[in-house]
Amino acid sequence: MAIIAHIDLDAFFASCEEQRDPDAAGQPLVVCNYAGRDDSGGAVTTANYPAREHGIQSAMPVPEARNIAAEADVEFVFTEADHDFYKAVSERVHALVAEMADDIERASIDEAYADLSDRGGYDAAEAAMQELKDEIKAQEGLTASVGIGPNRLVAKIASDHDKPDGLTVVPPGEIDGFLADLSVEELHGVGPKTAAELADMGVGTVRELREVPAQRLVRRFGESAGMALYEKARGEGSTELEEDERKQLSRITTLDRGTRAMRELRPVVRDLSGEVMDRVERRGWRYATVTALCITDQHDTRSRSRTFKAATADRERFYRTAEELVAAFLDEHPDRTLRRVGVRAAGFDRSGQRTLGDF
Ligand code: TTP
Ligand code: MG
Repeated sequence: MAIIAHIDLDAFFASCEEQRDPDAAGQPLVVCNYAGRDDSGGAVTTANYPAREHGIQSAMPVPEARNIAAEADVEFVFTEADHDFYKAVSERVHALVAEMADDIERASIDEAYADLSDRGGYDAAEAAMQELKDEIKAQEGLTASVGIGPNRLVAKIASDHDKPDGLTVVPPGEIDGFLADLSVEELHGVGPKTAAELADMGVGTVRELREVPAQRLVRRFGESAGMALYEKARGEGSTELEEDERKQLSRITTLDRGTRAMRELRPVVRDLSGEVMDRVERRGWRYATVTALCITDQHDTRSRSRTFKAATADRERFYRTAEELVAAFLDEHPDRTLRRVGVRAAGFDRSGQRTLGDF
């Protein structure tokens, strides 16, 4: 059974600006794409949550947002979007997501899907996503909202359910209850036009949508859109993530406590190595490069790598190399303890690659 997560950063551009200018945090903040010669035209890209309370939202014309701000009894900050800055933050966050999951799909600058099926259950998937949220907060100062469910549709709706800083888990047995009271517009992919037509049919909530027979939806919306509505109402959706050309496979974990004792680190490195090797094997690949990722108590990430002359599938060799690399790092840094540790395989020989159908 698939377990899919959807991760979406909260008020992304605005949160980036708050990181850069802590004085702005807490104040209503509006990030704009200005048009023309001055900053009176253009559109709002996003606003932080305090500004949203006043009704400011994405895509609103700047003059309208300025009017709202002028009439409010608090001071607003307006700032121009700095897309290069957001892109750099986005890259780093997507890299953190990639460390947590096998298969990921970048859905936009601030959202990603992750396949957590191999975690073996919803509790483990939830723990992994809490760890990811904590890490995004620690590294970038940003909050993310995460939804977990059996497919993309449910995960996406769940991530939106408890924004900001949410973590909503909807296992298969809870889908019906979770969706029932939502308005049809909250079903991802149902736009205002479809919602208006449904309202015409007396359908406002997902519960009401479920009562409409498939044939009636097909008659009204056509075969494909009608069936899509029928399935969405029941929380059915795809589990496929867009193929991502992996150049490396890694897994990192947070240690129970900071340590530099190999006696404690060895079993952790062995477990992580086993997980990464499972993933390499599943794809039918061989690896040439082993990397140990050492994140110290001072939050800096150091990596040490070794590359073999020929790619190999040897699990034991991967583990032993990773362990040696961690030990070597600690030898070189006698004053550091590790807070997180990880391993990474790279330099893949894909000649034995299995096709998708073999998975
Ligand atoms: P969203 O994830 O839709 O919005 P958000 O992250 O600002 O807020 P939320 O907490 O609801 O997720 O979009 C991500 C970024 O994309 C957003 O910060 C700014 C940009 N964006 C635009 O430039 N124009 C738009 O119309 C929208 C919707 C987003
Ligand atoms: Mg967002």
